[in-house]
Amino acid sequence: MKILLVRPPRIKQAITLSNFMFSEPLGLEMIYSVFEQNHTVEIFDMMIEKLSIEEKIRDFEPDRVGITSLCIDVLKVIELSNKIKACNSNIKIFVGGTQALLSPESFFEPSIDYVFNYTTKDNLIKFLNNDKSIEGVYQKENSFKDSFPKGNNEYMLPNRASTLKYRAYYSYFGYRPAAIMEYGLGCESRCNFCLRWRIEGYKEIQIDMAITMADLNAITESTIMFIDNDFLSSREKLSSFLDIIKEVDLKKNYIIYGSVKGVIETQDLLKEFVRLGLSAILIGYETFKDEELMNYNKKITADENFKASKILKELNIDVWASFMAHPDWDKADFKNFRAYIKKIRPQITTINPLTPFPGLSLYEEYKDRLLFSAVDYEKWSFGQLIIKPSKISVRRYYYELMITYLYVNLFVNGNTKMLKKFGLMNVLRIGFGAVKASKNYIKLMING
Ligand code: B12
Ligand code: SF4
Repeated sequence: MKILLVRPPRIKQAITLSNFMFSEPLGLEMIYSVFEQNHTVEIFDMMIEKLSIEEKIRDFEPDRVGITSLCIDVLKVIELSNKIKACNSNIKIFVGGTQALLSPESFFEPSIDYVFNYTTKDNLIKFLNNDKSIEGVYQKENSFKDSFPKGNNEYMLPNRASTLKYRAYYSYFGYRPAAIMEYGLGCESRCNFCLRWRIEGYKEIQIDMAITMADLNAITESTIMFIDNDFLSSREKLSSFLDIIKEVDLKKNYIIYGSVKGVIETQDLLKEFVRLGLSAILIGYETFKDEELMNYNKKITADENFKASKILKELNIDVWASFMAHPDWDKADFKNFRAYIKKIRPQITTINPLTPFPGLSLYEEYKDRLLFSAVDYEKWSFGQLIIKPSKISVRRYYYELMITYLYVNLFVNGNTKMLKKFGLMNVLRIGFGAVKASKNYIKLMING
């Protein structure tokens, strides 16, 4: 059987900095490694490809096409499925990924045959063998009415070579090329605005060591981004990783997501990690207000944010700081927020309007103030204002966001160090992201 695995193209509406970079489609690389045992498989990454889906279908002639998805991709996935079926109605289309896990019903469409609510080696193999009783998969044949116990995605060994022709394009934090991988799953913090612990579970689970070792050996890029929700969730976790890279003498440039609490509690280990290659951290400071941090269930204070930022500066670790603009902020709040960022001085700052994704308790809390409905999929990109501001107009809110974005990314952030480290082109790429994001904000501001 011939199977094509597709990542949809980027959508213009996703306007935050992280949308201007993209990494390898790790989920598809995992599916590939299961399917390749007995079938001919190809990954078609439409974030890079110039060919249209129709051209690819004519050229490769697949029997089945699998498509990965985030919330913002829903309309694209449906459009692609319609186009594929128009080329050849015998092709079976199956959809998986984050959106299929969180809201599978978005894909209950005539052109889609299977929706993988969660993905495991077992259900992938049953799918290939045309087994009718696959757990975790909704089937058009059954009018998508299948019922099965709740389950989780399985972390499988990806085949990194499956994306060989694209790998030079994959980047992270200005480093290109960069690979992404996960060392541990889940997050025990359970912040109430966050989908991540809902996707991976609220228990930290160590990934099978055999998978980790095989994967570390397979990665050829000199930069690895660890996409664990909190790489610093415990001293044990960090120590065990440091032991591995010391033992195998793996000399790489590492980037991680880490929590404020983790930075404060693992300072000494972080120092050693820097010596072994840690160069940058993505950290959720979220806000400058204690009251908001408390409401978000973040279990940190604005002072602790500041403390973590000082530690990271002392350790010479580059920081990508992420904040959420609260819909109740007024002009003075934005001003105070800019002053707070000036004190913290990260290398890159992203500011997303608070986004209460469907399924979160925040969604219920803000239901009456939503500017868009749950099925306006492309709006749920973290870049758009989703909750109606209470103290200033929508137009003014976008204006404040744009001014803050430009101010912090072009004037306040510690870019000089980045320039030295990454070179002009990489910094321009990231800076361009900031400018492009602001151009989008101007459009949104005018449309008000
Ligand atoms: C790393 C990451 C990024 C990285 C890299 C992503 C990439 N590959 O390019 C960066 C920073 C670039 C990024 C960007 C964005 N991201 Co992001 N990202 C993540 C993160 C942390 C991990 C994703 C991941 O690779 N997981 C590991 C893989 C193995 O899991 P997976 O893809 O789900 O695959 C499993 C199954 O789903 C299945 N599967 C996947 N695809 C398919 C397809 C088929 C056919 C089948 C059968 C199965 C299947 O196989 C795997 C089995 O384990 C998640 C949070 C999380 N913990 O999930 C957010 C997350 C997915 N991102 C999110 C968002 C919103 C974005 C952006 C839109 C933000 C923005 N506006 O800029 C952009 C999207 C643009 C883009 N370039 O893709 C949201 C999605 C919300 C939603 N409801 O859809 C998440 C959940 C984070 C959050 N804060 O809520 N992201
Ligand atoms: S620590 Fe980070 S990943 Fe974990 S729940 Fe909070 S925001 Fe989400």
